[in-house]
Amino acid sequence: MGKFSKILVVGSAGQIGSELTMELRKIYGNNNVIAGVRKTAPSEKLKNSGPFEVVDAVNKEQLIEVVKKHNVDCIINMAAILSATGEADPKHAWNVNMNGLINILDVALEYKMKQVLVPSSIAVFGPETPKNAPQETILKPTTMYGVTKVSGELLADYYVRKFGLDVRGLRYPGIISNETLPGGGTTDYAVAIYYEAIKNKKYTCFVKEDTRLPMMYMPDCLKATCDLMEADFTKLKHHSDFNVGAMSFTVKDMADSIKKYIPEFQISYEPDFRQKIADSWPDSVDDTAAREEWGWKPSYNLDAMTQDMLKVIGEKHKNELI
Ligand code: AKB
Repeated sequence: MGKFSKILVVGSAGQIGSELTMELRKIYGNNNVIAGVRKTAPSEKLKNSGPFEVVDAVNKEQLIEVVKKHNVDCIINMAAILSATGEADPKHAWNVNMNGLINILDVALEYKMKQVLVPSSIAVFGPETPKNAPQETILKPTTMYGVTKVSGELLADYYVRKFGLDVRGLRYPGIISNETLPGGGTTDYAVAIYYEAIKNKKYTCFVKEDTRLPMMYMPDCLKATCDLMEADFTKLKHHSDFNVGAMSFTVKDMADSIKKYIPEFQISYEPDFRQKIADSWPDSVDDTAAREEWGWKPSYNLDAMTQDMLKVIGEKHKNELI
């Protein structure tokens, strides 16, 4: 049993939200973790294992209603418009990412939440950031998603300083998973490559073969998130902007790793507008602060992840679930 009695996960239908909700239900009890969904219906697994509510963080009244109904004492905001989609409609990205966030922070203050978790991303970095991104560095992103993530970190830290609200967040790298597909991100290729390897034995990638980005497998992402939530607030020097590293590899490294298990796998490249976004991000991050302040330590490397991804997606394919 953890330190919260009712947790609301806003954005529960998404790539991280769906698995994080299930993980938190294991820790805090099924009935104590509310799956908040906006438009996308929750999966059967989410629906059948605990409460769910329609909640759009941009709609403050709706958010308050859900918080009051369930006596929520912790909100996790997993709803966001990601880097690629954000470029198609930057104002929509600002609205969802910033107005949703400030509503959550205000409601958390008003209803005396014990904690708010607001994820950030490697998208806070930009071309001027050193390629192994330090914790404290130049934050001049070139995407609207990145602009909202830098603003979000500053806003969240402001609520910590000004109001004493317990807000925490991590700069997620590209997250690779096999449960819910990511949507609208630049790092989505690192998930698609595994599905295509299983289904068609080939993949055409939208970034070049030497594109190198920081990545993390979902079990590590869940662990990082839950560990940060449980960390002692008084020991934290940082709050909403922890770098968390796990792996750093190129697309070619991924293809080579897949070929160890599927020798006939073929990869080709047709870079599009997402190449420029990927090029503006660092190769890896220095996560010393996360390691020192709350004991962060990843478990998976590329080959261990590839093996697991191919196994799980292979099973799904056999049962015609993809
Ligand atoms: C994206 O590619 O936009 C996201 C992210 C790195 O935050 N996956």
